[in-house]
Amino acid sequence: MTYRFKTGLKWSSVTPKMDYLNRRQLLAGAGVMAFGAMAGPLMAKIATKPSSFSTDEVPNTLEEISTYNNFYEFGTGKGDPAEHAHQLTTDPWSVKIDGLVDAPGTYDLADVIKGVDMEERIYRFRCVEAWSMVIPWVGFELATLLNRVGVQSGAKYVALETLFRPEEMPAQNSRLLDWPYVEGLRLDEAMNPLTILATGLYGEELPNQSGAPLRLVVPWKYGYKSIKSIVRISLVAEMPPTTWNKAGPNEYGFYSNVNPEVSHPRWSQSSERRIGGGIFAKRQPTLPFNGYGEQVAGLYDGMDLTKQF
Ligand SMILES: Nc1nc2c(c(=O)[nH]1)N[C@H]1C(S)=C(S)[C@@H](COP(=O)(O)O)O[C@H]1N2
Ligand SMILES: [Mo]
Repeated sequence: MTYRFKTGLKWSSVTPKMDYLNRRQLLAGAGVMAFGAMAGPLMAKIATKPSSFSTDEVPNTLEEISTYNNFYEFGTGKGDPAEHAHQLTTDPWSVKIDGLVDAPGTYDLADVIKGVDMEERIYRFRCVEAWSMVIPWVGFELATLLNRVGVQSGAKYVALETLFRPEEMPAQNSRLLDWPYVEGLRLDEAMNPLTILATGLYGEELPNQSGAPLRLVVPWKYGYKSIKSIVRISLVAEMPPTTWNKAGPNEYGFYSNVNPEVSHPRWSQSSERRIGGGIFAKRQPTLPFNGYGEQVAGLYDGMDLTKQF
């Protein structure tokens, strides 16, 4: 059973003043008590400000968001991350920032987020597998961090890397993917205000399966761009390799913008299934740039997005 707000009630307008403890009781009362045991009633609430970038669409429940995941380090099944990611040690955590930056270094996560204003960003999320969710992230703009460390003029791309720790990430002992998982953005994409680093969701720290303690969220691109459990951010001059492009270059391009007009070679991208809608829910049409075209379409002026997919 899942809990949903009444249609018309805007989460973005109630969340900032809402007591998360009360919300948890609401959730519990709606029959998703089991979730409480998973996320833990003692997890720290993170102070956030609402964001004008948030969608008014009804967010998926925390239960949906934290039990239907792609995190191949823990297996390929949607339930594998929820089952296995508790093995991951997320504290201490450091992030290496290197390449074409003024202040390279290995930073403790606490220093990465020190003094940063956390926002609640309720974003639509569209997986390349043609399902979608709406997720109330807690995070801050990647640009904030990049500006802090000082991006040098030769930098054209940002490369990001996930932790490699096979003792805690069992599938890294296999050749399922070329580990560690890596992703990248063009610098202007990385600096776009929609691009965030998330440290939480639903006002609390990220569940491990969602990419704790720090993951990228790029809402106008297919989900695989949103790399989890980041340990390295490099400013580079050349387009960096990306895990899914290496795994299937004709299926996954560097840009990976949500585009209903460019089919994946094995399935259409024209519609999507919203997780939690139930088996009788209608598929909904997928929007160009996942509905964020107004903010980001200009980044791709002059490009043929059927070729540079
Ligand atoms: N390190 C890492 N990051 C990853 C993945 C992964 O397997 N490993 N999967 C990607 C894919 S395909 C998707 S759809 C999203 C899923 O994020 P979610 O589980 O928080 O919904 O994470 C992306 N980031
Ligand atoms: Mo995905």
